[in-house]
Amino acid sequence: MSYRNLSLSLLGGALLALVSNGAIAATENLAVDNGSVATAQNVDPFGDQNVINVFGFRGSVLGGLVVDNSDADFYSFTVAGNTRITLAVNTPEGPLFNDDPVVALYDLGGAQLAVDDDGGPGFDSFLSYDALVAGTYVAAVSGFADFDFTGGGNTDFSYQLQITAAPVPLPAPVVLLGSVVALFAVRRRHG
Ligand SMILES: [Ca+2]
Ligand SMILES: [Ca+2]
Ligand SMILES: [Ca+2]
Repeated sequence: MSYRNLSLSLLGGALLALVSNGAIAATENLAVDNGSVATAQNVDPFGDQNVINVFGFRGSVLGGLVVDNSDADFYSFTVAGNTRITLAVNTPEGPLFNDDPVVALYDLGGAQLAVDDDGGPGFDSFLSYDALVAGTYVAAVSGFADFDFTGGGNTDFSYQLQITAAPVPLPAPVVLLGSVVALFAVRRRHG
């Protein structure tokens, strides 16, 4: 793993930054330990598309000068209340190269709110979580089978973590109630 993976990751980052105008692109800071909720790398703010693309990796590069093997990577970001957060981890090389990420969402107190292994294409990860309370949340990326995100797992890879924030859709009964109220208002105006 290494030179090739890192350059793939950086190239991917550059390409994505070009095509997704308005989305924020961030890169894992490998000089700082981001291995826990408390030491998460902050990647705020969201761009005008409410998307943050983070490029990171697990592995060794530059002859072992940079080592982030079997480590969990934590990234913090802030959302408004009633926000649907999605976390997607994409690996450029995929299952053929044993790229098998896992992803989780934590609150600042360290509680795991959601976790996923293979919800995306191949062995890639995807999860969705409705954050009712405004505040700072933390996304974590690790390798299968590090489901408590303390490090370990048997797979290293470069990855793109895409964090999105969108309003939680209204449940059907509320939408229906809204239509009834609107209809009533129209009828009153005409009556
Ligand atoms: Ca890392
Ligand atoms: Ca790390
Ligand atoms: Ca997986």
